[in-house]
Amino acid sequence: MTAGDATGSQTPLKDEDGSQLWLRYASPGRAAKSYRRIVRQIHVDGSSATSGIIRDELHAAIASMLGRAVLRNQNGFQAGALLVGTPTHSAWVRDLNWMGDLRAVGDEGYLIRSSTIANHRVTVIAANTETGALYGTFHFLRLMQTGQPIGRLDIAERPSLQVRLMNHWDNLNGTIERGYAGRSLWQWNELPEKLNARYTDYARACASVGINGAVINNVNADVRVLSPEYLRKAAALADLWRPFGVRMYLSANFAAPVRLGGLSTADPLDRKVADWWKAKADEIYGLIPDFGGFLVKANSEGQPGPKTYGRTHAQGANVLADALAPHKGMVMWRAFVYDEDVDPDRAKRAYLEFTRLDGQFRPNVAVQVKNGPIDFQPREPFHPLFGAMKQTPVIAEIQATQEYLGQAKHLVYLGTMWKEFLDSDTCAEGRGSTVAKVLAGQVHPSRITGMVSVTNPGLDANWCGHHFSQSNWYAFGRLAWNPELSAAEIAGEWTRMTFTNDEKAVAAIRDMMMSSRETFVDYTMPLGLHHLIGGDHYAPMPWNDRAPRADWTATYYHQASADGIGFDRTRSGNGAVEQYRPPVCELFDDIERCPEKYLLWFHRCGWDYRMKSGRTLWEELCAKYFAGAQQAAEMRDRWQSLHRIIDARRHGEVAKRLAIQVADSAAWRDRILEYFGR
Ligand code: GCV
Repeated sequence: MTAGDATGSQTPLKDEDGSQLWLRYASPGRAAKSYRRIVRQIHVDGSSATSGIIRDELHAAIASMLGRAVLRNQNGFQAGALLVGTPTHSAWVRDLNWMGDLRAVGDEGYLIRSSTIANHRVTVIAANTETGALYGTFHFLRLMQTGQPIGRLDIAERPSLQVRLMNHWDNLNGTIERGYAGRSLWQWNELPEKLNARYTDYARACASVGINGAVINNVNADVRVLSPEYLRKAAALADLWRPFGVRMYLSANFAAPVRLGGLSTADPLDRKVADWWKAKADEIYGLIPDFGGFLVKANSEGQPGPKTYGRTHAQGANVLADALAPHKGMVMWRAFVYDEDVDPDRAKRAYLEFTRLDGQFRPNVAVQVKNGPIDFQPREPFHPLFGAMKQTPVIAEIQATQEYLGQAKHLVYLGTMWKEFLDSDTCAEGRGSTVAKVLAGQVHPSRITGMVSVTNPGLDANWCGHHFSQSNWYAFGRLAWNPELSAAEIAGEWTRMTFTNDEKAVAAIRDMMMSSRETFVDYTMPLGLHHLIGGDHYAPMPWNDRAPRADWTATYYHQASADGIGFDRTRSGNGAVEQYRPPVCELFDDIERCPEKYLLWFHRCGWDYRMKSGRTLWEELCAKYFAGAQQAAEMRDRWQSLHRIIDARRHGEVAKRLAIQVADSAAWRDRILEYFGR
């Protein structure tokens, strides 16, 4: 099999298994010629592990992309040198006198500039820290991988958000909750002695998109992760990841003082409990000096928490925060709580519980809030807690593992979904108070800013099960670095790095990605419908009316009957809209103005309700389901047309999954319409 690249040349395509992710460093095509002139020598100043990583990455990547090795560090520069360094480690960088600009990019940012040293044209990647230099290196390589001009660079970058973490729901027995790409990456039985090569590949992939930490265990936390035995294992990973700027975090079980420590209570106001957490924190920092902190799921879905002892979430978070504070660690306290006694509507509960605690959390606590008020549905309005907590840092939790979005079987690029969320205007302090700005502390000043992703890699060769699911890991990193990036830009760069720089193919794949989430919504849960599933959250089960809790059924949410469908969350209904600021509240409340994509989330409508298209609601639902299934089929055909441009192995593997997607989208359409039709 052959393929034309951007140069028009025909090169044989080797089968790939996807294990190299977006770091394949394939030929950039036409741009290679100018790159060979611009990059002729690599000069990385510094002797740390991180500078070694930078050096190795640059040499391997550039040799792979340009088909020839470049010169190593030499005394002095020649034209075409690429200098990487920090003012601390590089006299060359110091002599450039960029201190003011460097200060502006902070600890993790960087400058990439075309410059002149000793009368030679050079390219400089300068940063205040070596981690910043590593991020700058990956940025520079991304420019090359995607065929961008690199001759006149003047780039200054700093991350918008401080905390950019992978959240793994990995269990200590090697399974992954909502994992669709094989077993856990972490080989607990082999750690700490044996270190799998994938641990480093993982950290490298994270660093390449600016991800700076990982919570490695499930929020449904096994207490044993805090035992000395498991802490030593976690410490071995932390040591490996440190040079990549990836910090270790752990999910903590709130009952650990009882279940691990043998105390009779985990009451956060009990002295002995506070002492236990302090001692545990000291022990952890003895092993992992830069430990990031704890993530806690408390009083949610059976997990223990402070409410068990009549205490609040703030009191619970604070006892852990006090233990971590001397070491500069933090607590991420999840707002994914939905106790039935708080309100009959699950969507309202977290807001009610947390807004009343605003101001009561210690400075090193952030409340971690899912993007929407229910649970990672294909479409939800933004969670009303964004913009509502003026004195408490709120960080966002999004989900790259496609629990409710076709898992690793359907091609669904989530960049568009996350952008819809990040661009949502909370109007918390007037118009323009987007979620992205709330997260970045630009609406209410915030001590901690961040975004985390429940994430998708496992032991599968291609890491994420579906080759395209890699794009969600990638997009998360890019958006956590800069929530203002566009979904299309991210899809385009990922496609170029992962598959090809062939312009037509890039356009086709980017289009598929850009429409894929809306397609999925159309054939599963359009017009604001949500939770029409049961069991493992994959297949349609709108009839699901039996579960241990009412709010785990489908009928609780769609409320379909002979006279209509939808959940009345308006002011005249259960008032959930009032958790949003005006004018968002009025917008959602007014059936005429409520965006139709949220219609049945906020409104209950008769089947013959007239939609903006002129169709009745029932006709519109039918149209959506048919269009969604049709678009899935078109996506399959489009992919088919790329078979000469993508290597046979990856092309075939994606094609197989698209065939499943086409069949399953038709099943969604037929089952849902048959059920509601009745
Ligand atoms: C880790 C959903 C998922 C659960 C998950 C929970 C959470 O309910 O289905 O598997 O548990 O969210 O976010 O805590």
